[in-house]
Amino acid sequence: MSEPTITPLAPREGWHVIHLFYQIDHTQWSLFSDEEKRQAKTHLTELVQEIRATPDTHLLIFSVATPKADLGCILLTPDLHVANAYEKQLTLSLGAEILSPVYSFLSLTESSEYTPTREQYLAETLIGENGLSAGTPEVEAALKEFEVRMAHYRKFRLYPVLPDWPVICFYPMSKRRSGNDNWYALDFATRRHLMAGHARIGRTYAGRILQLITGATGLDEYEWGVTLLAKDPSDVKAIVYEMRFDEVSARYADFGDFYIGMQLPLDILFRRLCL
Ligand code: 76R
Repeated sequence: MSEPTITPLAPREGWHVIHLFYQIDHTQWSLFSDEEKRQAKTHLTELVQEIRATPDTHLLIFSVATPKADLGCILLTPDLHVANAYEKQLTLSLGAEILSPVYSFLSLTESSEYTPTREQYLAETLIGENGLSAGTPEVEAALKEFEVRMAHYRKFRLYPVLPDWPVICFYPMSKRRSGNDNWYALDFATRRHLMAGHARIGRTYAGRILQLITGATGLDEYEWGVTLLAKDPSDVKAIVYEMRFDEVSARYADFGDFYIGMQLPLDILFRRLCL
C-alpha cells in the first residue's frame, strides 16, 4: 500500500496512532441513490478490510455515543506515510463531503520511562516491601516471573493488539506546568514514586479496563492520548473518578474533551449511523 518511491517514516520503536472522529453530513448522504449508498458502504468496508490486512496495522471503528461525533476510528500502523494515506482514504471513503473530521489526535505508542528495572523490583518490592532475602529460590522465581511479565508488558505498550471490548473512551491529557504544580520541574525519583501510586490504582482495574497510553508531545496539542477499553461503561466512570483523587491526576493532569464510542460489526455500525 505504501508508495514504493517514498522512504518509510517508521519510528525507531513503536507505531503511529491516529484517532479520528467524524460527523456525517446526512443532507449530502440523502442526495445519493440507493445504489450509490450501497457502493459507498461497500467502499468503506473494503477499505477497512485492506487496512486490517496490512502488516502490523490495526483499525478500531466505532459509533460515538453523543453528537460530538458520529463515527470514530483508531488507526495503528508503523509508517507515518501509510497512516497518512489511510487517514485521507478513510475521510473520503463514503464520498466527498459525507465524513467531516471534527477531532483528530496523532500520537506514538511508547514504553514508559517509569517501568521498574529488575534491580528496582528486587530492592524495592521483593526485599523492601515483601521482606524477602536476595538469592533465595523464591526471589529467583519471582525475578524470572517479573522478567516474563515485563517483556509482555513492553511488547503490549509498543505493539498493542486491542481486544474487541465494546466500550471505547478516548481523551487527550497533558501534565500541568504551572506555578507549584509543574510536573516537569519534579525530579525523576519523585515522578517515579508518584507514577507508582497511579499504576497501583490502575492495576485494581485489571480485566475491566484496558489502557492504551500513547505519547503526543511535539505531535499534537496535548501530551498523551488516553484510550480506555471496557466491557461496562461504569468501569470507565469509576476509574477516571478514582484517578482524580490520585496526586498524579489531582494535581498534575489537564484533560481535553472525552469521546465515548462502541465498537460494532460494520453492518450494524452502518445501520446505527443511519447510513
Ligand atoms: O502501564 C502500566 O501498567 C505501568 C504503569 C503505568 C504507567 C507508566 C500505568 C498504569 N499508567 C502509566 C502511564 Mn496510566 N492511565 C492514565 C489515565 O484520567 C486520568 O486521571 C488519567 C488517565 C488512566 C485512566 C490510566 C489508567 N498513564 C500513564 C501516563 C504517561 C505518564 C508519563 O509518562 O508521564 C498517562 C498520561 C496515564 C494516564 N494506568 C495504569 C491506568 C491503568 C488502568 C493502569 C494499570 C494498567 C495495568 O497494569 O493493567
